[in-house]
Amino acid sequence: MKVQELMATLERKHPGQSEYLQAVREVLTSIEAVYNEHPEFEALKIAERLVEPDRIFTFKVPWVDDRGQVQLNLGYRVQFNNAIGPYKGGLRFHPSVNLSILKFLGFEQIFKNALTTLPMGGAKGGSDFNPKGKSDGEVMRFCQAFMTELWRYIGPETDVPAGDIGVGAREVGYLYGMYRKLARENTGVLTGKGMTFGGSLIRPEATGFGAVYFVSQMMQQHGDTLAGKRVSLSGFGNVAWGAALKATEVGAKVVTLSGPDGYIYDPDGLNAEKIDFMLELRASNNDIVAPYAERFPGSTFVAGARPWEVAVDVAMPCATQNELNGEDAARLIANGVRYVGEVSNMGCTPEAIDRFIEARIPYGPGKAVNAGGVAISGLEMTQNAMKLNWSREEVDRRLHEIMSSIHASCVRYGTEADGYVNYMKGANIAGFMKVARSMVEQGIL
Ligand code: 2IT
Repeated sequence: MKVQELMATLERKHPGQSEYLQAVREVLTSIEAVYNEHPEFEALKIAERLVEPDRIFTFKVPWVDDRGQVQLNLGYRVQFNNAIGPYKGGLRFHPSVNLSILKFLGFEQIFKNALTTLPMGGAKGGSDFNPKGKSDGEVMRFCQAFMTELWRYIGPETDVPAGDIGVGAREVGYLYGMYRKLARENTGVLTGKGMTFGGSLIRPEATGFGAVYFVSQMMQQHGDTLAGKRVSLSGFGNVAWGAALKATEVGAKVVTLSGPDGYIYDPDGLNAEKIDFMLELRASNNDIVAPYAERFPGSTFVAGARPWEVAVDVAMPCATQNELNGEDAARLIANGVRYVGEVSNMGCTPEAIDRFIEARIPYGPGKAVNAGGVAISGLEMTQNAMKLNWSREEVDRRLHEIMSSIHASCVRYGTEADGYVNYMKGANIAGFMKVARSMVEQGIL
């Protein structure tokens, strides 16, 4: 396999799908050398088969808003690869959603899910619907209309959706309700469900908790610890919230968070009261952060900027793809950053990653760092299949084990000659090898 040739073909076939092409290029570049040591991969065209989704469903979603007006959105499900388990991955509701973004997310999900050690394939879906500013009734009607189309393509052993940006407990509840009504079965086909109908404890916090466990392991690997360190987070959705809770609990000082309006710098660090304030702000269907600075003197709001200009020990992007670019990385490095844990999917641009790796700064890629979310989704599936619920302690213990196992895989496959752990390379190779072996053994499909 030659990355340049394969990429040239993909660019011709899928012009303009920049996020998808970016995600594929990163993985192929990481695995090229290992891949070419395995003639059976080349003979079976594993790379060519892996980079194209198995199938994509697109559908229209008409619904009626509170004023009685008909609204129309687009819905998608990308079923990317199910070699090691049922298709699994979130649904994103955001105005930016398009096929390029869902294909990049579905592709990343294959390797992430493989890393969790659980049997889950890769998928992603969503809509260009924007839940921000919509009433509960509007969100419910949209979710019901969306599921009216999607339900035929999913099932507990075929494809198990969950949340992502814009899809939280409320949306999963409405989506699951409609699925249950149409399919007439309670098989728990979505994950991230409420606790009264099959949800798992710790699922809401899992992505952020897992990310902090992973970053702690990265630091431990380098004889270091999170306690007392300054950490910058971006965003303040479900993921950043979980990360802020756990990082604060282990004694780190979380000094930033952000929204579409700008970022907050709080030199004293977040605490329980401040986190609760942000939760209330978010519950009012708002993702702006400026009111934090009015409420907590000593903190400042910086309009229209991202938190990467603040000097920290650990940077953890938690918002969305390509939110940290080459210039941001250079700034972080100049300001003394020592670890980067990417929590958002593809949060760093290729230029940013290159800079971190060149500077020999341990950089954990999203597919490893944020895998705790889908891992607990996998445990939710297990609990649903067994028709029982595990305790908080049990789920948290398993989350710890899974994150440690992912960290160990990254070290095993990513340690370079000078001892630097290239976590991106390690995660990509470890995830790829599992899926590739399973494809080889199951024949040409
Ligand atoms: O990006 C992700 O891993 C998720 N949005 C969670 C997917 C899942 O199925 O829990």
